[in-house]
Amino acid sequence: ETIVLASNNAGKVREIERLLAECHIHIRPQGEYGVPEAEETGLTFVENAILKARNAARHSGLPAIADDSGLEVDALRGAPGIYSARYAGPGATDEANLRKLLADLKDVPETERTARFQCVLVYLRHAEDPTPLICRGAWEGCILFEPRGTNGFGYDPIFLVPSLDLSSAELDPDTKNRLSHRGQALRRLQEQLLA
Ligand code: ITT
Repeated sequence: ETIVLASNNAGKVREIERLLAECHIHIRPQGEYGVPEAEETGLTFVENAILKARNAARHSGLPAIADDSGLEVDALRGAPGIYSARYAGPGATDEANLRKLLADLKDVPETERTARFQCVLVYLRHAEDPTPLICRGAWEGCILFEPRGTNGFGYDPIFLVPSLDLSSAELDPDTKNRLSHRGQALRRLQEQLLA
């Protein structure tokens, strides 16, 4: 059975397709069904993921998975958090968001640059599903002073994975999926979907 993926973010779509293909779960991006963009009016990752999944399920008539994710920086008391995609303003590019974050942290020393990526995945069997599956993952790291690497998307070039001394954009896709917030959440979702 096909599941619609409620995301317009090409980087996310690539990572999610790669992991779910391994266990033969078939997903199609919502663009293929003409799903209009949902308004992310929630105040938490869970709320926004449910809004996006419900919108996709409603417009496609299919079960839906949504990913709401973001970067929490301790020195900024958790910002940009749920606002990660629009940190530098509405419709901002990944590059603009990353540059704003580096500017905000320019006087913050290395030891105080701790951060984590958060991911919440929601699966709805249909638009009115009263008991969504909700799975999370978190990935601890530090914010670099300069971008490194060209893989991945979003804030990956400035997210240092301390155990490897590599930025997330220096990891190959399989290594990122093995460690990342999204990989963790996806493995938890797989277990529940296949249970
Ligand atoms: P959709 O809602 O269409 O899925 P979006 O980009 O608006 O796309 P979010 O609202 O969940 O998605 O915003 C998440 C932002 O957090 C995303 O734009 C990235 O900048 C950042 N982010 C999340 N996961 C990331 C990852 O694995 N690597 C780098 N940045 C990530």
